[in-house]
Amino acid sequence: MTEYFPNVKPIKYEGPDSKNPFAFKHYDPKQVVLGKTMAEHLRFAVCYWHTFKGLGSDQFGVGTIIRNYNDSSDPMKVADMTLQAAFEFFTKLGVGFWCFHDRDIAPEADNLAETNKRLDAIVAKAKKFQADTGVKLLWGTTNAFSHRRFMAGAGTNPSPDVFAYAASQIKKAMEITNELGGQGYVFWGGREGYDTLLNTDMGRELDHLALLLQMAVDYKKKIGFKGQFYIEPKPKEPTKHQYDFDAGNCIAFLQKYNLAQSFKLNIEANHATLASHDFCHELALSAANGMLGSVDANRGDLLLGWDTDQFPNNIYETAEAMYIILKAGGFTTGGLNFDAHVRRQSIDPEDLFHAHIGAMDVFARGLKIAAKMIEDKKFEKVVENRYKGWSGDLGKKIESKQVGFDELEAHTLKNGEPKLQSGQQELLENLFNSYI
Ligand code: XLS
Ligand code: NI
Ligand code: NI
Repeated sequence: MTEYFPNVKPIKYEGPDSKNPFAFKHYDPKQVVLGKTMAEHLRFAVCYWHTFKGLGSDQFGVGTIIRNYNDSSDPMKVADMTLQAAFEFFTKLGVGFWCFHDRDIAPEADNLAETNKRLDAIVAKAKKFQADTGVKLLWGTTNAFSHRRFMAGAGTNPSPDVFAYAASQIKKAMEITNELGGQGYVFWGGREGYDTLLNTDMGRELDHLALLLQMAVDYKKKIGFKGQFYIEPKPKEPTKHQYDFDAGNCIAFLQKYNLAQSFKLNIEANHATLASHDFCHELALSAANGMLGSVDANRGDLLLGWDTDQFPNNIYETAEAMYIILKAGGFTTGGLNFDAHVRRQSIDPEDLFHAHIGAMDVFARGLKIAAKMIEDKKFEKVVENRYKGWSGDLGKKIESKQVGFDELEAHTLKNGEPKLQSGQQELLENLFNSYI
C-alpha cells in the first residue's frame, strides 16, 4: 500500500519533557482522569474537509498546498487515494474518530443518481477502513451550501425544487452515516439565512427550515438511525445573517417548532466569537439547557472578522471549556472535532500533524486542569456560597413559587436594603491562573 505520510511514524505520548515535535507531551490516551481515560473523555475527531480537501485557498487566491493524494485527473481515483491517506493519518495520529460531508469523500457527478453511486463506492471502502483500523465516525453531514443550486439556501430556498434537492441529499447523507455507524449527524445551515430582506420572506423561511428538520427526524426513525442529531450555530458567513445565529437562537427555534427533544448543539469556538460571544459562553448556555452535544474545536483571530478556523492553542480556553463540559457530564455521543485548517503557508504534510498534535495536547492539558479544579471543589464552593441565600427561607419560598409580588414587597418593606457581597472576580481569576 502506498504511504502518503512516509516521514511520520505513529505519534506516541512521551511526556511534558519530550522535545520531539512528533510526540504528545500531555495527551496520553490511556491515562485515567476522573474515572475515564483521556481518549474516552476527549473523543478527538479529524475533519475530512479542511484536513484532506483544504488546499489553502482564500478570498484572494487559489490553493497553495499540493498533496500527493491529489495527483490524478480522475476524481474518483483522487477520492480513493484521499480516503487511504485519511485513514493513514487517523491511525498515525491516534484519533478515535473522523467527520465528513458527503461531498468531501466523493465528488458530485452529473446527476443525483450518479453522485449517490459514487458515494456508495467510497462508503464501502470507508467501512472496510473503519473495521481494519477501529477508527469510528463521530458524525456525518451533507454539504448543501457549495453548489450553485444552493446559492439561496437549502431548506430556506425560495424554490421548492431546491428544497427537495436538499432533502434528497440529506436523506442519502443520513443513510451513509448510518451505514458507517456514525454516532451523530450535524446540520450546519451553510446558507440558511439571508443577504437582503428586500427579497426575503423570513417567517416562511424559518417555517421551511423547521419542516426540513422535522422530515429528517421522521426519516431517522424510519431507517432506525440511532445517532444524535446536532445543530451547529453560526451567526453569519456565508450569508449576512444566518438563522442558526447562536446557541440561544437555535434553542428558541427548536423549542418553537417542537424539535428540541430531537437535537443537541454542536458548538464551534470560532462561530461563538463571530456571534460576539465566547466559546465557553456557548458551551455553558447549551449545557444549562441540557443541549450540549458536541464541539467543533478551533479558534478565530480577534483581528480578522471571519471564520479563520485555526487550530486551538489557548490553554485558558481549553481548561475552562473542559471544566464546563465535565460539569455537564462529559461527552456521550459527541466529541472534539478539529474543524480547523492549517494556514496557507503551512504547505508541508507534516504541518497537518503539528497542528493536530498541538491541539490535542492543549485539550489534554485543559482536561487535566479542569479535573483538578473539579477535585478541589474551590470554584464549586464559591458558586455554592454565592447563591446560598436560595437555601434560606426567602429563597426557598421564591423557588417553590409560594410567594408573589405582594409577599416580596412586604419582605422588602420589613428588611430594608439587602446586604451585598463581592463578586471577587479578580481573586477568582488569580485562583484560576494558579491551576494553569
Ligand atoms: C462552517 C462549519 C462547517 C460545519 C459542517 O463554518 O463549521 O464546517 O462544521 O458543515
Ligand atoms: Ni464546524
Ligand atoms: Ni466553521
